[in-house]
Amino acid sequence: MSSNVWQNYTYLHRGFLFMHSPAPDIPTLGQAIKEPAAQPRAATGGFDLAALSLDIKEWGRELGFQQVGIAGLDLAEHEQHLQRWLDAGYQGEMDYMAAHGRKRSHPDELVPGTLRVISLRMDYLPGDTEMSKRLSQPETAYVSRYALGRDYHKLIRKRLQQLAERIQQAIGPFGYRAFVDSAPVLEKAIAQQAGLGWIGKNTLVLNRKAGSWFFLGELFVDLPLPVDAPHVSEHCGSCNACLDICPTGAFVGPYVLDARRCISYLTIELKGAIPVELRPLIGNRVFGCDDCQIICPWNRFARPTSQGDFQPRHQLDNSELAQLFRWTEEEFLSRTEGSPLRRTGYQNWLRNLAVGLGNAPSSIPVLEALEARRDDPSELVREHVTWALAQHQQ
Ligand code: B12
Ligand code: SF4
Repeated sequence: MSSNVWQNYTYLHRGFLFMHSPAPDIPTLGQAIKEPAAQPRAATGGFDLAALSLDIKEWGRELGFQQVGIAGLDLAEHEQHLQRWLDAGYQGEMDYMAAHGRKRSHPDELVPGTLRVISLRMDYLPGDTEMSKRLSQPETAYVSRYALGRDYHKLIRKRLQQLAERIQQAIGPFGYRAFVDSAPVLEKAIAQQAGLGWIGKNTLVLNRKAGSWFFLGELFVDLPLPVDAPHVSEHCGSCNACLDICPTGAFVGPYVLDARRCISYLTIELKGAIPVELRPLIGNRVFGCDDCQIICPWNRFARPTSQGDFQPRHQLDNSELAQLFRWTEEEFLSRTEGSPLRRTGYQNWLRNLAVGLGNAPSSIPVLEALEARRDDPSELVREHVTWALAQHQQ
């Protein structure tokens, strides 16, 4: 970095509000606010924010992110879509989607002093995991590709923290918070504003060179960096493949998903019984669902990740439903350590597998696995096992 830029960076950080964040996802706002935010110094000129933003993008790539963009804070249009979605009740039991008032669509209300959001993409698709083949093998479990390896939350948050430290080395203390997935943040809208891609009809962020097999993470900063051009063009055209392929008919229309019908919601977020009418439609998908991504033509351009942490563990990309159903709770806990599968918990894992086994063709291993759990201590599991056995008697 040139000494000129260094001086400019040094000049920049003085006078800014500091909110050094060890970063749990929901910020403790009381801790975050130490003093009112300073006026953006960009207005006064005199330092090279453009150079800093180029450096940030470079550092992001060095830390394993495939794309980095910088967004402003105007999410007004998305706020309206979000409100309509909530009013329709499409969030189901995900009460956290409605819980934070305006904060989700106003980053500076979530973290006062925020001026820009750095949005980053990290690709997660492991090499050839034969997705379509597994989906067509009804006795095999299909675990969605994002969940085959280690949990991404920790990994991405750590990298975001490293990015913040790198910025800090260059400019001195500044205010930031790192988020990935679980905070009240409109991550897809921010990514679109930062130029990472457009929100497709399947409601995921799509990129012409990378498809949609990626996670998003953000760094909220109090730096008046120049913003990138939003990705205003959208390239779904007349294609409706994602809407048509959805096994449960979860799309109300393009861009609008009734989460209550989405298999991802049913197998990961929903705590109780899976609605009986949806069970036969779930097939062998036991944790999440990828159908609306597999079918998307833009995903032909997705590149496999080189990230070791996202490679399949415990053969989760190729295991029989009956075999997974035999895992004891101890086995579940040890084999899902550091994995997104932990999120669903042992009982819901068995619930999901019971549905898969109910949808599998009748065979001795399938029936024996179900019979072995007919008297499972969990009422939830017993009810799903009874349903599954009844499927085989029909
Ligand atoms: C809640 C949630 C879910 C819910 C609801 C999904 C949803 N579409 O909202 C469930 C559990 C179903 C889910 C499933 C999945 N999720 Co999810 N999920 C989230 C979460 C926490 C919030 C999403 C959100 O804000 N929903 C609110 C609604 C209103 O948003 P929306 O439906 O997308 O609507 C937007 C647009 O479509 C548009 N819009 C709405 N209506 C209309 C109408 C018109 C006419 C137009 C033009 C636009 C428009 O504006 C809205 C606001 O931006 C985010 C993380 C985060 N904090 O952002 C991850 C996230 C979206 N999920 C992610 C992933 C990977 C998945 C799964 C692929 C996991 C899996 N394999 O099972 C599936 C994909 C299902 C799908 N097609 O969306 C990634 C997506 C990455 C990407 N490339 O986009 C995220 C960003 C997590 C992350 N940090 O990486 N998820
Ligand atoms: S993830 Fe599966 S169930 Fe959910 S909307 Fe996409 S295709 Fe439908």
